[in-house]
Amino acid sequence: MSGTDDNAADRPVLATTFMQDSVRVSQREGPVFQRTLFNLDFTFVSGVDLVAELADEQRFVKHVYPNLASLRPMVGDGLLTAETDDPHWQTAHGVLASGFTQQAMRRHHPRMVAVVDDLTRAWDRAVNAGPVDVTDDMTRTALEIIAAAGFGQSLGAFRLNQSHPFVRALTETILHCIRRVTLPPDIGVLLGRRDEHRYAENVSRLNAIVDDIIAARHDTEEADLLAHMLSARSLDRRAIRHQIITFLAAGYETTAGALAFTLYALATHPDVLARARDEVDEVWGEQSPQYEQVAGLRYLRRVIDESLRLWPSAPGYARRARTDTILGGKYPMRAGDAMFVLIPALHRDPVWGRDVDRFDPDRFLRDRVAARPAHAYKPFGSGVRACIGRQFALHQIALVIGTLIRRYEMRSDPAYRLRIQEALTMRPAGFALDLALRKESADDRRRSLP
Ligand code: MNH
Repeated sequence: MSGTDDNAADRPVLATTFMQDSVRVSQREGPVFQRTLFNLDFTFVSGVDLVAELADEQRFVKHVYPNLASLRPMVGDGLLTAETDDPHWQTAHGVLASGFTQQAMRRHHPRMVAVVDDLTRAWDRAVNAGPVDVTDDMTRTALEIIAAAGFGQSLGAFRLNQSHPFVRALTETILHCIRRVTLPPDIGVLLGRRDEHRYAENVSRLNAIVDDIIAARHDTEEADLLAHMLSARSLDRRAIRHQIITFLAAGYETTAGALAFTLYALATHPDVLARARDEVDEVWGEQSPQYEQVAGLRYLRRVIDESLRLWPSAPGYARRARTDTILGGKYPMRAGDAMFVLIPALHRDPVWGRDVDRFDPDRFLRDRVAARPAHAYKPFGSGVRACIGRQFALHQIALVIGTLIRRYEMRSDPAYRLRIQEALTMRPAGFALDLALRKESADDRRRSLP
């Protein structure tokens, strides 16, 4: 699955390390500091106490930061980009939350398993046959899973050598939107009409594909997210289209990043990998895992939590003052002023100890979690506007990673140093794994015994 030039649209056209650099700056200038990405100002917050204060829904509310607001031509006031006080958000949140209950998750589970089967088929072909590009394949996986659970369709990500037209249109549109709010106007003009034209084309393509999916839906027995929306009379066609694009935009890059970072952590910490693998063997045995068995991987869950601490794939979220106020008794804010919580910096606050950059899943042992302030860990955002897909993402990550470590020996290039590509999210760049079948290698070992 690697070595092809199929994901050109995924390449970081907006090549920047702005968020990563800001994490370093936070260590000198935090807990509140300002930086500018080309044309867009950020007031960053990185300290636990201030983040806890910002979580107070009476004084503060989610701010749809310009980098998110820029997506509105594509997703309108879908869940991610709506204002909290907008009645549309309330309605849509109610409808969609029912797509993520325990009961709904049980129905998503077999769909996820089917996608993971596609992934292992693809990886089996790569066994002893050169490295796989981890981020590309985790992107395919996350995309197929959200498409399957969202509207019961495959986007063919494992079959096509090229990205699906939908994915191309989506990634290009997201980049275009972000560039529009970050690049200085003169460069914006240089990018010019051709870009704007292509952007308009992309938006219509996205709309057309989604409208086709909606139109093709006759089977009301399906219990996917689309079925939920169609059966709720409160959402019109345009709103449903916006929500579907929102789910794809919000749901696959973030999850793909988390999957790839977790594999990176495992490949570079053999002791952690060995323990996680023992757990999978013990809890799952050789069978395809049942729904409950996924949550049964308690140690792997800590590995995932710790990956999301060091490399939260969504780098931040913004909060706005509802009235004039003083944050932390020290930082005056006018009503409407916003601050951007820099999650990877928050996750390196001194409350995490002295060795904050060390990968240590035991930080998430129950007692140690209880000993930390409640707002020290925010990979999924905050309060009523926290991620609606959180359980969906965590279930999927444990299922995918559990399946992969049970099946494969994975070797990364010892010379590889983690590089992170940024767009709306953060994902590893250039991270590759060489694969061998674990069973086979165990047999080989036995065979080589005298
Ligand atoms: Mn998700 C909101 C991170 C997976 C759908 N998500 C958020 C926010 C963060 C976030 C942070 C808050 C943004 C803000 O305040 O501006 N999300 C993640 C991460 C993963 C993730 C780190 C994976 C790991 N998210 C998913 C998946 C889906 C999804 C999977 C869909 C199935 N997320 C959303 C939606 C929102 C959101 C929708 C907006 C919810 C709301 O405001 O009502």
